[in-house]
Amino acid sequence: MIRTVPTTPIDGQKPGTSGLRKKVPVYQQPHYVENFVQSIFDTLEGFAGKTLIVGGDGRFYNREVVQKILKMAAAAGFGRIKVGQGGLMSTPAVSAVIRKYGAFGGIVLSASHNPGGPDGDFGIKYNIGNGGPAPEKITDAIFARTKTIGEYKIADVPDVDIDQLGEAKIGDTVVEVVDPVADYAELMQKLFDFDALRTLFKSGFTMRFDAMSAITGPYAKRIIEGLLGAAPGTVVNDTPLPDFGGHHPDPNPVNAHDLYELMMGPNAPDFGAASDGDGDRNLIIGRGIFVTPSDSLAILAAHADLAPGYAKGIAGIARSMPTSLAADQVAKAMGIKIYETPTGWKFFGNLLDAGLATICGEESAGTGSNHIREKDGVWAVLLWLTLLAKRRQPVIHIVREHWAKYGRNYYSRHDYEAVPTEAANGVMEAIRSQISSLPGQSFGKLKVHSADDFAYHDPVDGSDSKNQGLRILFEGGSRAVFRLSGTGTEGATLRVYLERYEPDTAHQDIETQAALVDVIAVARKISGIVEKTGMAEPTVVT
Ligand code: VG1
Ligand code: CO
Repeated sequence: MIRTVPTTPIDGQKPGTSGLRKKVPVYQQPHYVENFVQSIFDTLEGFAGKTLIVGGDGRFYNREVVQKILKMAAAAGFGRIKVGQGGLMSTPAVSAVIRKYGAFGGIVLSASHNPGGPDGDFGIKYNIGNGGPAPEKITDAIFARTKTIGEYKIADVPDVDIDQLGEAKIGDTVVEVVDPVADYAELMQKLFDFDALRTLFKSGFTMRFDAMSAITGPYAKRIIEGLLGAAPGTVVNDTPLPDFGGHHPDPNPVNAHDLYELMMGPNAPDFGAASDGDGDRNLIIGRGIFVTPSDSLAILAAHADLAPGYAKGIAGIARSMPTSLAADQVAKAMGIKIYETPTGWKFFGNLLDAGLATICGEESAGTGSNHIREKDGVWAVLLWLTLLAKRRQPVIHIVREHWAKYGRNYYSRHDYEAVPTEAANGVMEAIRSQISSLPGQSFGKLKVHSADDFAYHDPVDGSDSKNQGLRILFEGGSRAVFRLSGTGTEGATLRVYLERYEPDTAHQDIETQAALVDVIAVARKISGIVEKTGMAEPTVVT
């Protein structure tokens, strides 16, 4: 019943920042999925008879790949596979379910914030037993295996019915179709005071949650409208669609423009939020104010102890290097440690496992905590609601008060998308070649304090990750950071992260791009980005 299929290595199956992401037609090539999945299993040891969790964000090709994985995981010898009904499960829910049932690991099918559909993106990511993305040691080994693979094993059985809850068998392996929301909702009720949040909504508090036709719809609907009693219609675009209804499921003010317009207009509810394709990102927006993810991280860290799950306080905060220094101010005031890691949630896993950090975040709209090992969009919304339930003040008031206390870190990311790889490398090389001579140099009002090619030494397992982004730090707390994206599927994406620190409340109300104008000019000058890419302006500014 198990078929062994000969195959040959396929080029380019190198996992990036978060799994292997490619265009759907690439994934649809013969053996493409099978080669990668078998390479994952070949890299792992000791899973015979153990449990594997499988779920995806419902994007195009999700159902087909789920069937392949069920048959291959059974052939590989897993004892039980828990798969979300319809093949659906958000990234944070997969992490929660792995942890709750002590599973060996999980496979998440998603390209997260990248668009879906027949010409969109697809992705496969392996998560380990702590619930988090596999660390580089494992993803490197998987990639190495894709280069030597000669065969894969698959059970020769009809497709499993993944739409009905319940158990079926493939050989000796039990395939259990589970409710993708239940375990996650249970965990949220342990972390947050649902009575207090219900009281908030009962008092007339209004909200819009835009699920962008992606995976968080069922979660937000059941938790926010169902358990918390928010008015029906609070959650919009709540049905996961294979092409996300044409939405680009990256929750930033540009892509979530309907929500943004609503929140800036006269009919804005008290609070707005959105999530991405696979449910691990969050956008937080108040009436008349977009909260940058970096500020959101700092504000949530400062108030986490309002939620029962963090009542004892937090041990430390971790942020990715390009994320603004706002959280550092909070950590300093709280007398706890701040950790600066490379981009990607996998670098937080060890810090969380070791109890060094409790709250983590990234500038790309990712916030989370030690409750799981992924960032978690709905969790961030519930923590914001906790804060709003306690304070009963508008979001804008809370944010302004935070700036007054800690200073404001003006922050923006400029993305240059679909740049020819050579041009993008040229920009990085140009900066790298100057980097050691930059300290001490002045550019207009800005004087370079230090500059380096960011490298991370993991304090827990001692591993080193090099070349994680070029950063230029100016005196007074401004920064410019440059990196190449590791999640794109078309050419290269150059990310330029820009920041300025402003402690004076009299200067905390400037429009963001205007506030950053000097840093933007220096970043362009040093990188030569306009000349080298031929792009006068970035493709996306968030
Ligand atoms: C981007 C973000 C990074 C995030 C990653 C995965 O990576 O910058 O902060 O962890 O996406 O998020 P990159 O390499 O393109 O800059 V998700 O929600 O796409 O899993
Ligand atoms: Co995501």
